[in-house]
Amino acid sequence: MATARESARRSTKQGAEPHVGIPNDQLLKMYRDMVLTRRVTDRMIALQRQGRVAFFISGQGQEATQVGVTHAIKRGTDWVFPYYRDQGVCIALGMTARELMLDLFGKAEGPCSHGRQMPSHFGHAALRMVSGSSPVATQTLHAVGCALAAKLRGLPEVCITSLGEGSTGQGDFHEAMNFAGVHKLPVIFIVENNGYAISQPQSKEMAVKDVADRAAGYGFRGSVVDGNDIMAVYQTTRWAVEEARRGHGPSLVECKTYRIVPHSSSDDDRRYRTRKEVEEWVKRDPIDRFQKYLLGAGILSEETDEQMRAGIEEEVTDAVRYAEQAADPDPAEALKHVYAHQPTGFP
Ligand SMILES: Cc1ncc(C[n+]2csc(CCOP(=O)(O)OP(=O)(O)O)c2C)c(N)n1
Ligand SMILES: [Mg+2]
Repeated sequence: MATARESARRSTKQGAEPHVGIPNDQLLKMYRDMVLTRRVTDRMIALQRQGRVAFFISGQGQEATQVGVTHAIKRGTDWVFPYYRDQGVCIALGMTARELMLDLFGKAEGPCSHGRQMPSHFGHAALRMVSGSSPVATQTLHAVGCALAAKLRGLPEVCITSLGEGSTGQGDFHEAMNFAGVHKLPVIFIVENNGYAISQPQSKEMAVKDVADRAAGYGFRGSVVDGNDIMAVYQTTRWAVEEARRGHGPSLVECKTYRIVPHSSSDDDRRYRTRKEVEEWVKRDPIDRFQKYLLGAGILSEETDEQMRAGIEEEVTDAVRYAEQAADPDPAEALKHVYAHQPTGFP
Protein backbone atom coordinates (compact mmCIF):
# COMPACT_ATOMS: atom_id res chain seq x y z
CA MET A 1 0.00 0.00 0.00
CA ALA A 2 1.52 3.32 -1.04
CA THR A 3 1.57 6.19 1.45
CA ALA A 4 2.01 9.81 0.42
CA ARG A 5 5.36 10.00 2.17
CA GLU A 6 6.72 7.06 0.18
CA SER A 7 5.28 8.45 -3.04
CA ALA A 8 6.67 11.90 -2.24
CA ARG A 9 10.11 10.36 -1.65
CA ARG A 10 9.91 8.65 -5.00
CA SER A 11 8.75 11.81 -6.78
CA THR A 12 11.38 14.01 -5.11
CA LYS A 13 14.11 11.67 -6.32
CA GLN A 14 12.76 12.13 -9.82
CA GLY A 15 12.93 15.91 -9.36
CA ALA A 16 9.19 16.49 -8.91
CA GLU A 17 7.75 19.04 -6.49
CA PRO A 18 7.41 18.09 -2.80
CA HIS A 19 4.02 17.34 -1.20
CA VAL A 20 3.15 15.15 -4.20
CA GLY A 21 2.98 18.24 -6.42
CA ILE A 22 0.09 19.91 -4.61
CA PRO A 23 0.60 23.68 -4.19
CA ASN A 24 0.55 24.97 -0.60
CA ASP A 25 -2.68 26.93 -0.97
CA GLN A 26 -4.45 23.82 -2.20
CA LEU A 27 -3.03 21.76 0.71
CA LEU A 28 -4.49 24.34 3.09
CA LYS A 29 -7.84 24.24 1.30
CA MET A 30 -7.86 20.44 1.57
CA TYR A 31 -7.21 20.73 5.31
CA ARG A 32 -9.95 23.35 5.72
CA ASP A 33 -12.42 21.15 3.81
CA MET A 34 -11.64 18.25 6.17
CA VAL A 35 -12.07 20.35 9.32
CA LEU A 36 -15.28 21.94 8.01
CA THR A 37 -16.65 18.49 7.18
CA ARG A 38 -15.91 17.25 10.71
CA ARG A 39 -17.47 20.28 12.39
CA VAL A 40 -20.58 20.13 10.17
CA THR A 41 -21.06 16.45 10.97
CA ASP A 42 -20.36 16.99 14.70
CA ARG A 43 -23.19 19.51 14.71
CA MET A 44 -25.47 17.20 12.72
CA ILE A 45 -24.98 14.43 15.29
CA ALA A 46 -25.87 16.90 18.08
CA LEU A 47 -28.99 18.09 16.20
CA GLN A 48 -30.21 14.51 15.92
CA ARG A 49 -29.55 13.83 19.62
CA GLN A 50 -31.49 17.00 20.48
CA GLY A 51 -34.48 15.77 18.45
CA ARG A 52 -34.23 18.64 15.97
CA VAL A 53 -33.73 16.30 12.99
CA ALA A 54 -34.96 12.73 12.62
CA PHE A 55 -31.97 10.80 11.31
CA PHE A 56 -28.29 11.20 10.51
CA ILE A 57 -25.53 9.14 8.92
CA SER A 58 -21.95 10.35 9.29
CA GLY A 59 -18.72 9.95 7.36
CA GLN A 60 -16.50 10.81 10.36
CA GLY A 61 -13.10 9.16 10.01
CA GLN A 62 -13.36 9.00 6.20
CA GLU A 63 -12.61 12.68 5.48
CA ALA A 64 -9.13 12.11 3.98
CA THR A 65 -10.60 9.75 1.40
CA GLN A 66 -13.54 11.96 0.53
CA VAL A 67 -11.68 15.27 0.35
CA GLY A 68 -8.57 13.77 -1.31
CA VAL A 69 -10.59 12.15 -4.09
CA THR A 70 -12.62 15.29 -4.80
CA HIS A 71 -9.54 17.52 -5.03
CA ALA A 72 -8.13 15.16 -7.68
CA ILE A 73 -10.95 15.75 -10.18
CA LYS A 74 -11.71 18.73 -12.40
CA ARG A 75 -14.55 20.33 -10.50
CA GLY A 76 -17.26 21.72 -12.78
CA THR A 77 -16.22 19.40 -15.64
CA ASP A 78 -16.26 15.95 -14.06
CA TRP A 79 -19.40 14.23 -12.73
CA VAL A 80 -19.78 12.93 -9.19
CA PHE A 81 -22.08 10.09 -8.04
CA PRO A 82 -21.55 9.94 -4.27
CA TYR A 83 -22.99 7.77 -1.51
CA TYR A 84 -24.79 8.63 1.72
CA ARG A 85 -21.63 9.03 3.86
CA ASP A 86 -19.92 11.56 1.54
CA GLN A 87 -20.25 14.89 3.38
CA GLY A 88 -16.53 15.48 2.66
CA VAL A 89 -17.11 15.03 -1.08
CA CYS A 90 -19.94 17.58 -0.98
CA ILE A 91 -17.85 20.18 0.84
CA ALA A 92 -14.73 19.69 -1.27
CA LEU A 93 -16.88 19.95 -4.39
CA GLY A 94 -18.21 23.33 -3.27
CA MET A 95 -21.41 22.67 -1.31
CA THR A 96 -21.72 25.08 1.60
CA ALA A 97 -22.45 24.30 5.25
CA ARG A 98 -25.82 26.04 4.74
CA GLU A 99 -26.69 23.79 1.81
CA LEU A 100 -25.80 20.64 3.76
CA MET A 101 -27.91 21.80 6.72
CA LEU A 102 -30.85 22.66 4.41
CA ASP A 103 -30.66 19.09 3.12
CA LEU A 104 -30.55 17.66 6.66
CA PHE A 105 -33.61 19.67 7.72
CA GLY A 106 -35.44 18.67 4.49
CA LYS A 107 -36.09 22.29 3.50
CA ALA A 108 -37.49 23.60 0.19
CA GLU A 109 -34.27 25.47 -0.56
CA GLY A 110 -32.06 22.37 -0.10
CA PRO A 111 -30.13 21.74 -3.32
CA CYS A 112 -30.18 17.92 -3.19
CA SER A 113 -33.92 17.31 -3.64
CA HIS A 114 -35.68 20.41 -2.31
CA GLY A 115 -36.99 18.31 0.55
CA ARG A 116 -38.24 15.37 -1.55
CA GLN A 117 -35.68 12.70 -0.61
CA MET A 118 -34.31 11.62 2.73
CA PRO A 119 -31.23 13.66 3.70
CA SER A 120 -27.84 12.31 2.57
CA HIS A 121 -29.00 11.53 -0.98
CA PHE A 122 -26.54 14.16 -2.09
CA GLY A 123 -26.99 15.97 -5.39
CA HIS A 124 -26.23 19.44 -6.73
CA ALA A 125 -27.01 20.31 -10.35
CA ALA A 126 -24.60 23.26 -10.58
CA LEU A 127 -21.73 21.17 -9.17
CA ARG A 128 -22.44 18.18 -11.45
CA MET A 129 -23.22 15.95 -8.48
CA VAL A 130 -26.02 13.52 -9.28
CA SER A 131 -28.49 12.40 -6.61
CA GLY A 132 -28.80 8.65 -6.13
CA SER A 133 -31.31 6.10 -4.90
CA SER A 134 -31.34 4.35 -1.52
CA PRO A 135 -30.43 0.81 -2.67
CA VAL A 136 -26.66 0.69 -2.26
CA ALA A 137 -24.42 0.58 -5.39
CA THR A 138 -27.13 1.76 -7.82
CA GLN A 139 -25.12 4.97 -8.26
CA THR A 140 -22.33 2.97 -9.92
CA LEU A 141 -24.64 2.18 -12.84
CA HIS A 142 -25.66 5.82 -13.14
CA ALA A 143 -21.98 6.81 -13.27
CA VAL A 144 -21.25 4.25 -15.97
CA GLY A 145 -24.18 5.54 -18.07
CA CYS A 146 -22.89 9.08 -17.73
CA ALA A 147 -19.38 7.95 -18.71
CA LEU A 148 -20.78 6.22 -21.80
CA ALA A 149 -22.52 9.47 -22.77
CA ALA A 150 -19.25 11.42 -22.35
CA LYS A 151 -17.40 8.91 -24.50
CA LEU A 152 -20.05 8.85 -27.26
CA ARG A 153 -20.10 12.66 -27.35
CA GLY A 154 -16.30 12.89 -27.32
CA LEU A 155 -16.33 15.08 -24.18
CA PRO A 156 -13.26 15.18 -21.87
CA GLU A 157 -15.40 14.39 -18.80
CA VAL A 158 -14.66 11.78 -16.14
CA CYS A 159 -17.23 10.25 -13.79
CA ILE A 160 -16.41 9.43 -10.19
CA THR A 161 -18.60 7.21 -8.06
CA SER A 162 -18.10 6.10 -4.47
CA LEU A 163 -19.49 3.28 -2.37
CA GLY A 164 -18.71 1.25 0.72
CA GLU A 165 -16.84 -2.06 0.54
CA GLY A 166 -19.95 -4.00 1.64
CA SER A 167 -21.86 -2.59 -1.32
CA THR A 168 -19.36 -4.17 -3.72
CA GLY A 169 -21.22 -7.44 -3.14
CA GLN A 170 -24.26 -6.03 -4.97
CA GLY A 171 -25.00 -7.19 -8.54
CA ASP A 172 -25.28 -3.57 -9.69
CA PHE A 173 -21.63 -2.97 -8.86
CA HIS A 174 -20.46 -5.98 -10.90
CA GLU A 175 -22.65 -5.03 -13.88
CA ALA A 176 -21.28 -1.49 -13.72
CA MET A 177 -17.66 -2.76 -13.53
CA ASN A 178 -18.19 -5.17 -16.41
CA PHE A 179 -19.79 -2.60 -18.72
CA ALA A 180 -17.11 -0.01 -17.85
CA GLY A 181 -14.33 -2.50 -18.60
CA VAL A 182 -15.81 -3.73 -21.89
CA HIS A 183 -16.35 -0.19 -23.22
CA LYS A 184 -13.22 1.34 -21.60
CA LEU A 185 -15.27 4.13 -20.07
CA PRO A 186 -13.91 7.20 -18.24
CA VAL A 187 -15.20 6.19 -14.83
CA ILE A 188 -13.47 5.75 -11.45
CA PHE A 189 -14.92 3.53 -8.74
CA ILE A 190 -13.88 4.77 -5.30
CA VAL A 191 -14.37 2.14 -2.61
CA GLU A 192 -14.37 3.67 0.87
CA ASN A 193 -13.42 0.55 2.79
CA ASN A 194 -14.26 1.24 6.44
CA GLY A 195 -14.20 -2.44 7.43
CA TYR A 196 -17.92 -2.83 8.18
CA ALA A 197 -21.30 -2.98 6.46
CA ILE A 198 -23.34 -1.83 9.47
CA SER A 199 -22.53 -4.66 11.94
CA GLN A 200 -20.92 -7.08 9.45
CA PRO A 201 -17.11 -7.08 9.36
CA GLN A 202 -15.34 -7.36 6.01
CA SER A 203 -14.59 -11.06 6.58
CA LYS A 204 -18.36 -11.72 6.37
CA GLU A 205 -18.80 -9.54 3.29
CA MET A 206 -16.26 -11.08 0.89
CA ALA A 207 -13.64 -13.80 0.66
CA VAL A 208 -10.85 -11.51 -0.60
CA LYS A 209 -8.62 -9.19 1.43
CA ASP A 210 -8.61 -6.35 -1.07
CA VAL A 211 -11.66 -5.16 -3.02
CA ALA A 212 -9.15 -3.78 -5.55
CA ASP A 213 -8.46 -7.37 -6.69
CA ARG A 214 -11.94 -7.46 -8.20
CA ALA A 215 -10.97 -4.93 -10.91
CA ALA A 216 -8.71 -7.51 -12.61
CA GLY A 217 -11.79 -9.67 -13.25
CA TYR A 218 -13.19 -6.87 -15.40
CA GLY A 219 -9.97 -6.01 -17.22
CA PHE A 220 -8.85 -2.81 -15.56
CA ARG A 221 -6.65 -1.35 -12.83
CA GLY A 222 -7.32 -1.70 -9.11
CA SER A 223 -5.22 0.16 -6.50
CA VAL A 224 -5.12 -0.06 -2.72
CA VAL A 225 -4.33 3.14 -0.88
CA ASP A 226 -4.14 4.24 2.76
CA GLY A 227 -7.48 6.08 2.92
CA ASN A 228 -6.42 8.06 5.99
CA ASP A 229 -3.49 9.62 4.11
CA ILE A 230 -5.04 12.44 2.09
CA MET A 231 -2.05 12.98 -0.17
CA ALA A 232 -1.81 9.31 -1.08
CA VAL A 233 -5.53 9.30 -1.89
CA TYR A 234 -5.12 12.46 -3.98
CA GLN A 235 -2.13 11.12 -5.89
CA THR A 236 -3.66 7.75 -6.71
CA THR A 237 -7.00 9.24 -7.76
CA ARG A 238 -5.33 11.97 -9.79
CA TRP A 239 -3.46 9.40 -11.79
CA ALA A 240 -6.63 7.35 -12.35
CA VAL A 241 -8.50 10.47 -13.50
CA GLU A 242 -5.72 11.43 -15.93
CA GLU A 243 -5.68 7.90 -17.36
CA ALA A 244 -9.47 8.02 -17.85
CA ARG A 245 -9.27 11.41 -19.54
CA ARG A 246 -6.59 10.11 -21.92
CA GLY A 247 -9.02 7.40 -23.03
CA HIS A 248 -7.30 4.61 -21.07
CA GLY A 249 -10.50 3.43 -19.40
CA PRO A 250 -11.72 2.87 -15.85
CA SER A 251 -9.95 2.31 -12.52
CA LEU A 252 -10.96 1.14 -9.09
CA VAL A 253 -9.33 2.86 -6.10
CA GLU A 254 -9.80 1.15 -2.75
CA CYS A 255 -9.22 3.52 0.17
CA LYS A 256 -8.68 1.64 3.44
CA THR A 257 -10.20 3.71 6.22
CA TYR A 258 -12.54 3.45 9.23
CA ARG A 259 -15.72 5.12 10.42
CA ILE A 260 -15.09 6.26 13.98
CA VAL A 261 -18.82 6.69 14.74
CA PRO A 262 -21.76 4.26 14.61
CA HIS A 263 -23.25 3.41 11.19
CA SER A 264 -26.09 5.91 11.70
CA SER A 265 -28.03 7.62 14.46
CA SER A 266 -30.10 4.39 14.72
CA ASP A 267 -27.08 2.11 15.33
CA ASP A 268 -25.38 0.98 18.55
CA ASP A 269 -21.87 -0.06 17.46
CA ARG A 270 -20.97 -1.37 20.96
CA ARG A 271 -22.85 -4.52 19.96
CA TYR A 272 -20.39 -5.54 17.26
CA ARG A 273 -16.99 -3.86 17.85
CA THR A 274 -14.84 -3.15 20.89
CA ARG A 275 -14.16 0.35 22.26
CA LYS A 276 -10.45 -0.50 22.07
CA GLU A 277 -10.67 -1.04 18.33
CA VAL A 278 -12.43 2.30 17.82
CA GLU A 279 -9.92 4.09 20.10
CA GLU A 280 -7.00 2.69 18.08
CA TRP A 281 -8.46 4.20 14.93
CA VAL A 282 -9.25 7.51 16.64
CA LYS A 283 -5.51 7.73 17.35
CA ARG A 284 -5.00 7.56 13.57
CA ASP A 285 -7.55 10.31 12.88
CA PRO A 286 -6.90 11.56 9.32
CA ILE A 287 -7.44 15.21 10.26
CA ASP A 288 -4.93 15.16 13.16
CA ARG A 289 -2.51 13.37 10.89
CA PHE A 290 -2.74 15.97 8.12
CA GLN A 291 -2.59 18.81 10.66
CA LYS A 292 0.69 17.39 12.05
CA TYR A 293 2.09 17.08 8.54
CA LEU A 294 1.23 20.66 7.59
CA LEU A 295 2.55 22.09 10.88
CA GLY A 296 5.76 20.07 10.53
CA ALA A 297 6.27 21.19 6.93
CA GLY A 298 5.74 24.86 7.93
CA ILE A 299 2.72 25.17 5.63
CA LEU A 300 0.32 25.77 8.53
CA SER A 301 0.98 27.74 11.74
CA GLU A 302 -0.80 27.25 15.07
CA GLU A 303 -2.17 30.77 14.74
CA THR A 304 -3.61 30.29 11.22
CA ASP A 305 -5.12 27.00 12.37
CA GLU A 306 -6.91 28.65 15.30
CA GLN A 307 -8.23 31.48 13.14
CA MET A 308 -9.43 29.05 10.51
CA ARG A 309 -11.22 26.90 13.10
CA ALA A 310 -12.90 29.96 14.66
CA GLY A 311 -14.21 30.96 11.21
CA ILE A 312 -15.55 27.44 10.69
CA GLU A 313 -17.44 27.53 14.02
CA GLU A 314 -19.20 30.73 12.92
CA GLU A 315 -19.99 29.25 9.51
CA VAL A 316 -21.54 26.13 11.02
CA THR A 317 -23.58 28.05 13.62
CA ASP A 318 -24.87 30.36 10.88
CA ALA A 319 -25.77 27.34 8.73
CA VAL A 320 -27.86 25.71 11.49
CA ARG A 321 -29.67 28.97 12.25
CA TYR A 322 -30.37 29.61 8.56
CA ALA A 323 -31.56 26.10 7.74
CA GLU A 324 -33.75 25.64 10.80
CA GLN A 325 -35.69 28.82 9.99
CA ALA A 326 -35.92 28.18 6.22
CA ALA A 327 -39.28 27.36 4.61
CA ASP A 328 -40.52 23.76 4.45
CA PRO A 329 -41.45 22.34 1.04
CA ASP A 330 -45.01 22.91 -0.16
CA PRO A 331 -46.88 19.55 0.07
CA ALA A 332 -48.78 20.52 -3.12
CA GLU A 333 -45.44 20.23 -4.98
CA ALA A 334 -44.57 16.73 -3.76
CA LEU A 335 -45.34 15.10 -7.12
CA LYS A 336 -43.72 17.78 -9.27
CA HIS A 337 -41.16 16.14 -11.62
CA VAL A 338 -42.57 12.67 -10.80
CA TYR A 339 -45.35 12.55 -13.44
CA ALA A 340 -45.63 14.50 -16.70
CA HIS A 341 -49.41 14.64 -16.13
CA GLN A 342 -50.83 14.69 -12.62
CA PRO A 343 -52.66 11.36 -12.01
CA THR A 344 -56.23 11.49 -10.80
CA GLY A 345 -56.99 10.87 -7.14
CA PHE A 346 -54.37 13.28 -5.79
CA PRO A 347 -55.32 16.60 -4.26
C1 LIG B 1 -29.58 -3.04 -1.84
C2 LIG B 1 -29.53 -2.61 -0.38
N1 LIG B 1 -29.40 -3.54 0.59
C3 LIG B 1 -29.34 -3.17 1.88
C4 LIG B 1 -29.44 -1.84 2.22
C5 LIG B 1 -29.35 -1.41 3.68
N2 LIG B 1 -28.03 -0.81 3.93
C6 LIG B 1 -27.85 0.51 3.95
S1 LIG B 1 -26.27 0.93 4.24
C7 LIG B 1 -25.78 -0.68 4.35
C8 LIG B 1 -24.36 -1.04 4.65
C9 LIG B 1 -23.45 -0.80 3.51
O1 LIG B 1 -22.12 -1.02 3.93
P1 LIG B 1 -20.90 -0.48 3.09
O2 LIG B 1 -21.18 -0.63 1.65
O3 LIG B 1 -19.66 -1.09 3.60
O4 LIG B 1 -20.92 1.09 3.37
P2 LIG B 1 -20.70 1.85 4.76
O5 LIG B 1 -22.09 2.11 5.30
O6 LIG B 1 -19.89 0.98 5.64
O7 LIG B 1 -20.02 3.12 4.43
C10 LIG B 1 -26.87 -1.53 4.16
C11 LIG B 1 -26.80 -3.00 4.23
C12 LIG B 1 -29.62 -0.88 1.16
N3 LIG B 1 -29.68 0.43 1.39
N4 LIG B 1 -29.63 -1.29 -0.12
MG1 LIG C 1 -18.30 -0.29 4.94
